[in-house]
Amino acid sequence: MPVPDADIHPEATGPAKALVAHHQAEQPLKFYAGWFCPFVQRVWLALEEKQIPYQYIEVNPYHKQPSFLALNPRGLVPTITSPSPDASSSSSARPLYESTVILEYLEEAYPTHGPALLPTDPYLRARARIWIDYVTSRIIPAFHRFLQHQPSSSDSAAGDTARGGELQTLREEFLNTLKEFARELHPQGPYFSGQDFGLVDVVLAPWAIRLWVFDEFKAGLGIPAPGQGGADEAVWDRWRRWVAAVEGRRSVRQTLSEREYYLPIYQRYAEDKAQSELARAVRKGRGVP
Ligand SMILES: N[C@@H](CCC(=O)N[C@@H](CS)C(=O)NCC(=O)O)C(=O)O
Repeated sequence: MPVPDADIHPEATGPAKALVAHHQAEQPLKFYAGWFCPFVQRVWLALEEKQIPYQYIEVNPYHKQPSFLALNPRGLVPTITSPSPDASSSSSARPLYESTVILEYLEEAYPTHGPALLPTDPYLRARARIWIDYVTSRIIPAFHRFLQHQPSSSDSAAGDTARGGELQTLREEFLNTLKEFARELHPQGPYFSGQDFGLVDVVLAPWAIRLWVFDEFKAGLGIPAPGQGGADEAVWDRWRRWVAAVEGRRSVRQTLSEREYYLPIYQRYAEDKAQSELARAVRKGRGVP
């Protein structure tokens, strides 16, 4: 039986629609994507930043088609197939999945497609990987715990579901993960490592540009307005500058659809009705699947 999430808009809209249209021609690298998916957007950003030729193929991962499950047994987007180096090989389409694995693969498999999104210095590469892991293992689960929270009777008793009780605790926990990240940003920036956009920026950007969901569904995100951050003003100022740089990045804007089409998807998360693997994992207190 199809899950309710299967009812998503079938294609990209807005700027992303134009980008999809430009990437319909047959290419050795095939990108199985869902326009709405932040994990997909990670890979899409890297493909665009590095100008790697790709063929965009829209997949609804909530309809698990056998042909797609043959490429990715979990049936998740993003998935790519890359050409075999042996052109005579019968199994020429080699599948890969998991956004961060694909990102590392693109760095290694397309070394002449600049810019490099990981530093060359081994220490700085390792440090970038620590913060890539932090985004996936800390920030995204905290984002979803906050988004999927449902008011309990104790929240209602507090008479303040927006600023009291569990919701406020989850808001603060999420904000603390952002502050911890912001403290690691290059002092001038604007990006994580300085002037150059890199993989740490790539892995968080899709969630950074979806923070409006908390204004829409959870009575606000709660990042202090400029000048209002008190003892944390410097760190919030640095966070705001990072977000502004990411929001203005061409690849980020080009891979975005119109907000109205994201709304029903995030509404299901906000009402904790989403049936995606991620939604269910968060409900069970686990991390990103
Ligand atoms: N860990 C995966 C997560 C990918 C993922 O959860 N993709 C979602 C769409 S945003 C999906 O395909 N969901 C289908 C499902 O949950 O059944 C990655 O980093 O690529």
